[in-house]
Amino acid sequence: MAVMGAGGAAAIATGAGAVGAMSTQTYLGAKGNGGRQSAGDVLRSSNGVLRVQLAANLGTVIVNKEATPGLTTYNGLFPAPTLIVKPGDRLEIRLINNGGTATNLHFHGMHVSPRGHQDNVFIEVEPGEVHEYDVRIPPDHPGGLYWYHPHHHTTSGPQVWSGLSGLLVVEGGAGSRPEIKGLRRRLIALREGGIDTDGYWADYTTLTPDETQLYVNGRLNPRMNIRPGETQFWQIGNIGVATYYLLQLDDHEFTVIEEDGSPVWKTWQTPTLFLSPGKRYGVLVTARKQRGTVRLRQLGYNQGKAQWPERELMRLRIDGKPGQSVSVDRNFGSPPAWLDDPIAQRRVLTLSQSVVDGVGEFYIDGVMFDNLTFDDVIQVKLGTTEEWVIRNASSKSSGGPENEEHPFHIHVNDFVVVEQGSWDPVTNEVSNRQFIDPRSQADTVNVPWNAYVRFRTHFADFIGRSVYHCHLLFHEDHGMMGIFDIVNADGEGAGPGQRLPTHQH
Ligand SMILES: [Cu+2]
Repeated sequence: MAVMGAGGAAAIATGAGAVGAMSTQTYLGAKGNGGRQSAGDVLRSSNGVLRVQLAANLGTVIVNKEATPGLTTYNGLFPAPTLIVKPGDRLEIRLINNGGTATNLHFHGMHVSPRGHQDNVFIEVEPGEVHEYDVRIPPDHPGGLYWYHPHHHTTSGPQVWSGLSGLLVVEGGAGSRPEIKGLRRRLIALREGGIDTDGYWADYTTLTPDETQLYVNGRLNPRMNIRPGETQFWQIGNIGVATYYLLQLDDHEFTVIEEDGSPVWKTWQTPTLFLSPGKRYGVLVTARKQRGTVRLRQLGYNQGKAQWPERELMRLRIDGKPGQSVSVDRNFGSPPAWLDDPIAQRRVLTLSQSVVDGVGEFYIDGVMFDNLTFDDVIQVKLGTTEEWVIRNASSKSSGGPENEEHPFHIHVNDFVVVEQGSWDPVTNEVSNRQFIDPRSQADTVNVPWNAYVRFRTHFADFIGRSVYHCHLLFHEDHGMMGIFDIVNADGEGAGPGQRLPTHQH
């Protein structure tokens, strides 16, 4: 297989911060915009394939212009290179594990097969091994912002923290609509980290929220530009391990046109954007007419256990000749047809946690996932629509050690949230029921403590075994994950056997 070899990797490494292989759409990058404003390097598919080599290496990398030791990154880049593909493409990734713990790859939010050499989280690439991924992106795959990161049980958190996460864009979607296609675009990767007192990348879970730094495309408080009155299309992803963001751009609004990689069917305007770990939004931002500088802020967020403080994330300079303003209709598309399907099955999953012998344990339905015993597998049928209630019993009032919110995420297929409300884990009483008029689909939804969300989901196209879990990676690594099998009428798709051989290199 012709992969991008050492030469390609070297070219990637030396091109840090530059934008390569630009083609049909204009992403704002290094050139002419006053600095590195893209999410690092961009690797774009051509002729139906994106072939890349990602080598996970421990070493010294440039973080916010400073050479920083102690990170593990793909190809020496922080953040990881942005991958841009089209519907119908093949994504061929040669993953080399030069790190110290087993790893693999997950393509967060992608509607691709969970089996074989694709979005298969049961692959284990041990230190010194290589795995060749070959992901077939369906021709009708939604266009939008996704991301990729390791998903090896027990090591996802430390590996992502250490530098292993990057953006993945599928072209098309909201960004390809006539009124939006010509706008300048920005990819904004949010992720946390920090430097310890010796100048090394801090160890995982050693920094408090106050000590944690919030990086925008690998930079602290970068500058970006916009013209007076100009509308830009921003795709923002939270590709970190734990930080909750409540974003606000001074004196401006966001118009949401994309959520979790899919165009919304009803747009909305909001002064703030809420992104739990794993969450993405695509928004239109129109600069006010006056020149000047405005700030993108993290307003801060109380997750229960973690209190994320207010921070300035980025400065946006409004300057230059007046730009083109664009507005979009509220009606932007159609909801998925399956939303009105009969419900084939209803399920309730309960998230909870405790402390046993001083160690935090995290559960779904009282079971702590261990990747060894698969006796609580949910089986769903291909082509059916189900309704799931996810409820959060991680609260002191129900006997837990903490109040904690949990961002619930499921692989392979999106869902549509139709209801949310309060739930008392002790009395099982439901209150404050809010029926939602849905306007978008999602792959990640935050569930506050003593509360629930209800969503509908449809199991289309792919059979196989995959997972649902909390996207606070510490919780996932310590048990808040479960397995489901998507099976067809012949029962295919069930069971183990997705662990594939890897080889030394
Ligand atoms: Cu959690």
